[in-house]
Amino acid sequence: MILNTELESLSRESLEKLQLERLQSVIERVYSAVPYYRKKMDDAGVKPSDINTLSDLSKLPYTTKEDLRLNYPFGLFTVPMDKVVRVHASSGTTGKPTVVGYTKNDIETWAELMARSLASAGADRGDMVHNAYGYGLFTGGLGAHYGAEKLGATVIPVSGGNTKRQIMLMQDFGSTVLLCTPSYALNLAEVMAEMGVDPGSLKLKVGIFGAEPWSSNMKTEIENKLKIDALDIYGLSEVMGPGVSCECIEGRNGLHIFEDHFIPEIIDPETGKVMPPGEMGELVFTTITKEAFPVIRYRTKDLTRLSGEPCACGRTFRRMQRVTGRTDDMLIIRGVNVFPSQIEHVLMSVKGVEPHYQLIVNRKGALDTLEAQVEVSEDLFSDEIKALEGLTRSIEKEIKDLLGITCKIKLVEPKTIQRSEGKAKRVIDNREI
Ligand code: DLL
Repeated sequence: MILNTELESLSRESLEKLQLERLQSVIERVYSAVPYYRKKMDDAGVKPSDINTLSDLSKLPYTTKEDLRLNYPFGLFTVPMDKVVRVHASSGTTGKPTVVGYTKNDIETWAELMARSLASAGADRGDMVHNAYGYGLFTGGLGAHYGAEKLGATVIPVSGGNTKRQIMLMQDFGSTVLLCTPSYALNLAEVMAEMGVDPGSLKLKVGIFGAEPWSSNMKTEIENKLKIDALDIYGLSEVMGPGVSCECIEGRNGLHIFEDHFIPEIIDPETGKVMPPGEMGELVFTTITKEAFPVIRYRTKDLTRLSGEPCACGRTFRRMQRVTGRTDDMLIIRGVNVFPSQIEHVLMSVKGVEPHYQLIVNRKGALDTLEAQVEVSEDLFSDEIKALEGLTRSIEKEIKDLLGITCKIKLVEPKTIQRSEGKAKRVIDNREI
């Protein structure tokens, strides 16, 4: 279902007109309200009056996580604090978190975009939305919560953790829509099996999963295990939170970006040049309606490509392909670039291999080594050593053939890899220590 038919199916021409007006207004605002943005623009020799077409966007300097860090916590807010009704924060791997803020209108816009996302995945009023995204500083829980309420569905604000109780509530309340990370969805499936709960006996019909990369094989795995449709939702705190883009149930091929609020660009992460349409590169966003914390050309580090192909759902917004990696989670193993999702893809295509794995990177002398610890099913694990060795070798060969790297495979017993309650930790890189 399209929630906002007028805006979600605007012609390209009308959309671009709207985007330009909004872009000009946000550039004026950040230039006059935030000394840091003003200085960056002055240094780049660009004034708000230089933005006369959408392609003038490329004259503006990029914003990076480092800029946010330098202005920690509220330095890039464009409104006084008495207009900020909420803050969220995302934890980085090191140091201080990234802090973001919202006015009342921002919260309203976010709820609308999250409601649009849920509707695009087939949810509606009358649905029981089991929201297992974490509540708190993380944007997932509250972001999805307000959206589900806005849609008119019933929200179960269960947050993460206490998996057995979650399953009991799903059974008793008749949850129809599941919101959580894809890794937690698998955790739920596994605990259901342990409890003897048949997922087919639940009322669940669709899951809207995001907040971490997941391969298309992982999607199939979730769909088979939970007996639901699994759709992808994307977002990041700096740009808003969940609901920047979402897959629709009709198309199921890429995530529509809510382009009336965000302008996406794809750039070459090395050179910073804008890529030709359809090419793969780093996703960059400019928010054109946010009041408290607009970002201009924010470099997400997420890798994807955009497509402007028409979609069966009737939305005219461009789609981004599933994000399978970030420029900063790319591993360089003996000179070869490899993303954890590429290894996941190979692992998940092997029968008997479970969707629970962890990659361990070490340095021996000058050489990097990569090991994938991956769980296999109970049946497989109790097989003869010879059969397991054969399987190990065939996965290693498949990875070598496909990715050109040597990855040592270690098959481990079921339930040895730590289960996720939010974003899964897939890589342990011992090289930094
Ligand atoms: O993860 C917001 C969110 C919550 C999105 C719930 C979807 C559902 P952050 O914690 O700031 O915000 O992390 C943002 O997570 O830059 C991506 O690298 C990754 N990410 C988010 N959604 C997806 C997805 C939330 N669908 C970072 N596929 C982003 C792949 C994703 N990666």
